[in-house]
This record gives sequence, C-alpha cells and structure tokens, in this order.
Amino acid sequence: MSKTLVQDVKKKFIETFKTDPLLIFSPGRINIIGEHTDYNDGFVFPAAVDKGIAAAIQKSDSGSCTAIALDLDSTIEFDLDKLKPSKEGSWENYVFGVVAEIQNRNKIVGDFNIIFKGNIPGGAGMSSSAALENSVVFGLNELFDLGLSKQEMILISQKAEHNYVGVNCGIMDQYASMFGVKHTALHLDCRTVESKPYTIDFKDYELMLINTNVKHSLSDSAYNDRRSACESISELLGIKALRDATEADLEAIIDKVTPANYQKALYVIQENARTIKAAQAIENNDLETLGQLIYQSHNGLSNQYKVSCDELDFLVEQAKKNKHVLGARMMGGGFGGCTINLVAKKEAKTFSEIAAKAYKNKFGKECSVYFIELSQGTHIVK
Ligand code: GAF
Repeated sequence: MSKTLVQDVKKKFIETFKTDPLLIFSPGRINIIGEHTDYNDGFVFPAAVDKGIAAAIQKSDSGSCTAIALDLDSTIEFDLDKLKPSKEGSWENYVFGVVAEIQNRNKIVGDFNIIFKGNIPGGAGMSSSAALENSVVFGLNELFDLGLSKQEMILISQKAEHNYVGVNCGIMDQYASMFGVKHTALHLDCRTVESKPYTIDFKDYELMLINTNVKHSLSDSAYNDRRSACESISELLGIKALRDATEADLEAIIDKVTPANYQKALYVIQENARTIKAAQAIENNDLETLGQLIYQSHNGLSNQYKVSCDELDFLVEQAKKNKHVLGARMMGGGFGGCTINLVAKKEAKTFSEIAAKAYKNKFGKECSVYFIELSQGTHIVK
C-alpha cells in the first residue's frame, strides 16, 4: 500500500469538505497464469499487488454527491436518483455503476463525497478499474452499513463494469483486488468463486512486469467479442461454459465453428489445464515447468486467442533469448499493457535493461519495469 497516496487523498478531502474521511486502499493485481479463462468458469491465478487506488470517502450533507479523481484533476457532481452511464470511457462510470448496482439490490446509499488517487499505470492490464470499483463499494458498504459481504461486493463491482463501463469482464480482477493476501497468489475457481491460497516465494526467482506502455484501441469490443464467441461455442456443445469441455468435445463440432473460433475455444480449454498444472508446479517448487507453462500461455494468447500485439510479442521474445528468464507472457485482457516475467532475481535488472533498450530501438518508445510485492486486498486504512 502506498502511504503517500492515502495521505494525499486525506489532505485533499479535509481541505475540500472540512471533515475527516474514511480511508480505503484497493489494490491492482497481477495474474501468474489463466488468462481469459475467468468468464469461461475456469481457473485463474492472480494476486493483489502493492500498487492501487486510495480513496477518501464520507457522507455529504450538501444535497448532492461529489467525486474527485485527483490524478486526472477532474471533479463531478451528481444526484443519486438520476444515475445513468456517462460518455464511454469516462472514469465516473465506475462510480455511477457501483452505486447503481447497489441500488438495484434495494440497498439505500445516501449522499457522499469521494476523492481518489492511484498509482496503477492506466492500460497496464493491472486492473485499475477493479481497484476503483472495489474502493467505492467497500467505502459505501462501510459508510452506510449496507451489510454486503465481500462476495456480494465483487459481484456489484463486476456488474458495474458490465452495465456502466461496457466490458463484459469475468470475476478475476475484482476477486483478486478484494481478497488479496500478502505474499500470496490465489488459485481461483471462477465457477465456485473460491480460491486456494499459495504462498509465493520463488527463492532465487521473482515476478517482474514490463509495461509496453501501449493500449491499442478496440480492446474492449475485442474482449466482448471473444466472450461471445466462447459462449456460443458452449451453447453448441450444450454445456454451461468452456470449462466443461475437452479437446475431444471440441473436435466433434469442428465443422460447425469457424477455424478462428475453434482455435479460441481450444486455447481456453488448454489454458485452463495449464492453470491447474501451474498450481501443481508451484506446490512442487518446479519453476522450470511453471516457466514453460507461462510461455505456452503467451503462445496461445498470441496465436490462438489473438489478444496480443507486436509490442508484447517482442518483449516475450526478448525473455526467451535470456536463459535467466524461465517464463514470460502478456498479462490481462491484452492488446497492450504488461508482460509478466519469471526471472532470476540476480539477473532481473540486467534483463530488464537489455529488453528496454531493444524495445526502444524497435518501437522508438520506452517501456517501464515494475518489481511488485504481493499484497493485502481492499481494506480500511487507519
Ligand atoms: C480483464 C478482465 F477484466 C478479466 O475478467 C479477465 O477476463 C482478463 O481480462 C483476462 O484474463 O482483466
């Protein structure tokens, strides 16, 4: 958690609203493996990180609500009884969406003021959206005594994303951000929405992110398209979700699906199996196998699921050339954002410098490197 972020929102809140706020920190996440499996009822392997969103929140007696995004220097005022989605891409949709979903559950939220500030780089694929949603729902639950469980809160955050932001996301990001545990990754079954915690201590190795600093347009619609493709194939197979399919099941309907969609469904089935194997590899301290699974995941994401981009592929190729990197892949929804690298601690800095130089030569722009700590989920800061 960043103390500075929390202090900044607190100071601004007291200056602006002349009262002490409740302080929340809500983290972003990484994902070791299991990409685009969550909305197929499959397995994922995320962890909350030390980067996130700090929120200061308190009841308002002014007759309306105010939300301030400090990073963006943007303020909005709104009435709770007139909520509707704002322009596509507006940050306030995360706030409006959460409030609207709470109201849909017949819970009463009163007027409130909220100020945010975050340090998750936008478009990095580290779930700044889920962090923001969770900070709002967590703060409102506390402030208005709504009696929502964490499980209910993450479903509210997810629905806000579907109905107000327009991304039909799975549950991974909201879950990891809410339930994160220090030094731990969560092997999450997205069907039961229950996870098994794995203490992550890779001894001489660590996880390092490299951000391409690109976010290609159309990523949201491409995401929704892929989800729809998976759902229509499940329907054809007569199953609830692709988690229930085998490669043989898919083979049996090969004539009924386009080659592109066939590959996408095959990717999901294989990625789900890899995510289960990855948990086993971590249990056995078998980092070589974990690394291979991570490389295979990228291969599938790039060539079968088609959610990578030149910049991500290039960074994974850089990793493959370096014997100190056991595995690397794109992380998150795709079309930009970060690669996650399993790299020898002693060599991580050197590798990142070599990769950054090559990246600059190739694309004429900088990438950014993050060493991350696995951290606690959304919580109140005293
Ligand atoms: C995004 C979504 F929000 C998640 O639900 C998940 O599908 C991920 O992309 C891909 O694994 O972060």
